Amino acid sequence: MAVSVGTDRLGLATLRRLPEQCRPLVRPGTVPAGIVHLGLGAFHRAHQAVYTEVAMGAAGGDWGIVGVAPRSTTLVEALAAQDGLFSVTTLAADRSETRVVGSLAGVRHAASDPAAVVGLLADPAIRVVTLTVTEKAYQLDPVSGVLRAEEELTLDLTTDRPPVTVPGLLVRGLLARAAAQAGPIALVSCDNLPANGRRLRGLVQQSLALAGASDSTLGRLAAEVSYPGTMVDRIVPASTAETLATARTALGVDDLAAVAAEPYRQWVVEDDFPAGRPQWERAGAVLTADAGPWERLKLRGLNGVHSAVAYLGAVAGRETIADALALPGLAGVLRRFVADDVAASFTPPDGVRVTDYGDQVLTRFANPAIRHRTLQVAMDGSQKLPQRVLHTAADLRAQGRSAHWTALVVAAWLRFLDGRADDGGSLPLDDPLAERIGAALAVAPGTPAGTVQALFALPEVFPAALAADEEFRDEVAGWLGALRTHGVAATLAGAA
Ligand code: CS2
Repeated sequence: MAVSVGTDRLGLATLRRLPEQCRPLVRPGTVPAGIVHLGLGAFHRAHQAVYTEVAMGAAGGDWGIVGVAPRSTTLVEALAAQDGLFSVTTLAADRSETRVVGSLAGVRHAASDPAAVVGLLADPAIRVVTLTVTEKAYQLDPVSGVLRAEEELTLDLTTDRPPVTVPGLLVRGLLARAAAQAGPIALVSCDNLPANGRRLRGLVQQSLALAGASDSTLGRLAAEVSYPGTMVDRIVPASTAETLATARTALGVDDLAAVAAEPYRQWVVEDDFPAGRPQWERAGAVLTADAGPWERLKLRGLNGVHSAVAYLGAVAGRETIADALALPGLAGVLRRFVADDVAASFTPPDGVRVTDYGDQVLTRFANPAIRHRTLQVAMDGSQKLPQRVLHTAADLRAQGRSAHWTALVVAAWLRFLDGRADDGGSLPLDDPLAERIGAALAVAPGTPAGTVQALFALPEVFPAALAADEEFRDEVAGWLGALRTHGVAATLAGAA
């Protein structure tokens, strides 16, 4: 991104010059670290970093965050040059607000200094680790949760070379922590995985087994490490030159780590923190015994709908989610998807009506100030579809119900995999299973049924019962045929 940097940069030295309402809620640089966060992307900065800052502003606590970027140096350098400070611009349809967040107590670059990260994880002052590393970084089979230990991870776990993968860093850190007897810790997945707490526990346990950890180490870690499940929610598109320009206008100084996000935010966290936690409830988080129903609500009722808009929108040539949602007939189809399929597929949290939730989601997606690209949401479909869409279909079919609208969403993904939009424009595939998908499609007959057969045969994406369900396959093939023959616009018009 081309950025012109002025002479003044956000940092401790320029804080006093910021407009009053833009200043952080805590005194930056003074809060001791209590949290390590893996994955310094835009989502973390606009979500957990904000909750933690608001919580410390209201209730104090030694919960400064050391942010670890696994690979990207750009962001680490930008944040280091700014004393860990960055701004969040909240974008409503008709107004925006920018505030600097002061909860980062430091930044590290894992790829160039893995030992520092392992050392931090073994530090008794660190009592919570949070992660936003995206679905694929867990290297778990999306359907079964079985570890797909690829070569780099295997090397991280079976040799003493500096670790390069996220699970490698985490597990090597835990082994060092056990050896140092540094005490209990909570590992908190904030990624959109199904049962993310249990998935992270499974990842750690399978990795420890591969690393050949001793029984006493395994016993200590089993007793001292908790894995609270969470539901995280805030729409935070990748930052652009426009995001930085907006921050500059509001702050009067340059912020090269600025993010922009929608006003809405939600965090539901299982309250299982053996060495304490920030008072996130003071920032609006819901602490609960079981985040499962919230997680299903969000994965199916928001992320599943998001993926539907992304694939149909991208194929129809729409650049952003808000533009895609304006396609005639789409909002109506999505309401049917939520009411007939998503709502019937699981039991929501007490007091929540899934259709009301779905309406609120559509309003959020329509926010024109959030320029969230369809191609960004379309990324990594093989890792996202199971928990967002396929579980909905599997649960409905297990009850003997139809999954008509869910079949359309699956068909939209398959149509996206054709690689060409309705206007002939190219649709690049950004997915860790791109090669497997390409190989499966290359030998399949080009008919809708052939495509369905080839993709449903990928066991890491499609649960076995759904893959064998002929009625569902026929429905997907029917929608795929319509999308290929008539295009998205006509298919939606015919569906309404
Ligand atoms: C989106 C999510 O990119 C995607 O796949 O569906 O990042 C979504 O914006 C967040 O989960 C909202 O909380």
